[in-house]
Amino acid sequence: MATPPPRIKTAIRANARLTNLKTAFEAKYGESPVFFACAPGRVNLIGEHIDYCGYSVLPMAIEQSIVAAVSVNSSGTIRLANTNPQFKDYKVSCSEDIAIDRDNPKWHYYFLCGVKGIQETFEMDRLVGMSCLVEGTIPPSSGLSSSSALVCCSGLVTMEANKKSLSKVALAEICAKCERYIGTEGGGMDQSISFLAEEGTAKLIEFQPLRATDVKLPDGAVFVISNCCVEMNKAASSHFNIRVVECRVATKMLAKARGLESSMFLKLAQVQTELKASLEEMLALVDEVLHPEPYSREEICKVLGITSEQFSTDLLSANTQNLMHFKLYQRAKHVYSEAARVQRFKSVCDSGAGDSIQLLGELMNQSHASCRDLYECSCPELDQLVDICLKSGAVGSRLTGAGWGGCAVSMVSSEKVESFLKAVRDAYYLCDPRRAAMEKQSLFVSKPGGGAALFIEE
Ligand code: ADP
Ligand code: NG1
Repeated sequence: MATPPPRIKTAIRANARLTNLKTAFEAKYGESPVFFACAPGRVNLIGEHIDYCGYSVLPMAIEQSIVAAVSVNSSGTIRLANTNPQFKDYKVSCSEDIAIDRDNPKWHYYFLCGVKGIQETFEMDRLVGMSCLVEGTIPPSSGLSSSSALVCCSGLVTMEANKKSLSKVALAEICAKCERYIGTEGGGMDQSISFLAEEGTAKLIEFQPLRATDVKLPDGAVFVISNCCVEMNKAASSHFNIRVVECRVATKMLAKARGLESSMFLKLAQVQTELKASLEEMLALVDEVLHPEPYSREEICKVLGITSEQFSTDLLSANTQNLMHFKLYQRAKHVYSEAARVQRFKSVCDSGAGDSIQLLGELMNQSHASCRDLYECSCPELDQLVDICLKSGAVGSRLTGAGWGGCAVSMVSSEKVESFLKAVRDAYYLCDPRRAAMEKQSLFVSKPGGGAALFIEE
């Protein structure tokens, strides 16, 4: 795990994507790139919205990725450009402090998160100048981690350009931390799988300490990703951070109820560890301590014995300051039950039992129901798509990633894939011209891909 990301010496001309990017780079900057960096997106198979609560998740990297072509120079400037004209050019002086405007999360700020993370890690006064051309194939704001792939790619670019070296684990931790500069308080799943993925295997990602363990998916089933074609930008909305805050508050309420010093606990997993309880016991504790009606600020402050000002500064994020009601019971129920489903999913995969596919499918379906009903992070289009996937022959189907739009992941037995794809195409995509136009990049089979890497001309 102390290994750095691979530096692959390759003939760029033998790789169509890199060759095209090289040509575009030369046209843009009038010089050749000296290296390329690539970071993949991911699909989370199970374990949604629990990484920031301290619980393990089970994603795999996908083939779609962010790639950057880079030259290093003494211009004293970092220049950024994108092959997609929707993402405008940007430049920043290496002597300036890197400022990230979380009220206006433009693409270059995600890139600058990665730059800033590396700069801070090595306490570098001045970064080297570089020109970068970025190209991405991950559908943005669709739960496949396009934002983290961009941050991981830029972290890798900045490390290499400044002649530094870091392990994959260190890079994953740095990128998880620095992506929070954009404003979303994510848990680290996306950056971890982007660096730690290995072709052919899904991974159980555990936190503190960060570890990735191979999970052998059952033979005879494939995972299909389908995008409901509703985008949800997490940094430009408060949905995501509201859930993080609700979990944080639930943590404190549970800790307090069990006589623990609530100010010491921020994550639901920490309460479980401290109480040495099972997940079933934690679910019973939620039933005993929390009520299903939403909590007001006043009630929370009273129970925790804190002032409204302390509540705002210690528990709320910048974009949740106006939040008045908190569904603590439902969120904690989801988190503890989803954490248990991840454990079961992993044991079923490890067991290799004959009915594995059926069991995994059931866990995926339960996960979707919990995301939809308890965590309220789905949306009508995504629910409709999951429904269609199940009716089209999937054994299990669920939203993947943050939700409120974006993708579903379905498990389908290998012999049914073609009929499944056709049925979903007909029922969800072809009936709507906008969706039909997006169908090719929205509905595809995904195999576990490899992690982030550097490519250098051999
Ligand atoms: P996701 O669920 O894919 O991580 P987010 O809403 O968190 O989506 O982040 C999406 C943002 O990431 C986009 O609005 C854009 O700023 C940035 N992004 C994604 N893909 C690219 C790309 N190919 N080039 C530049 N920026 C990108
Ligand atoms: P996406 O779907 O990439 O926005 C987000 C978080 C993850 C995790 C999932 C939900 C970030 C960068 N990513 O992923 O850490 O919490 O939602 O499981 O915030």
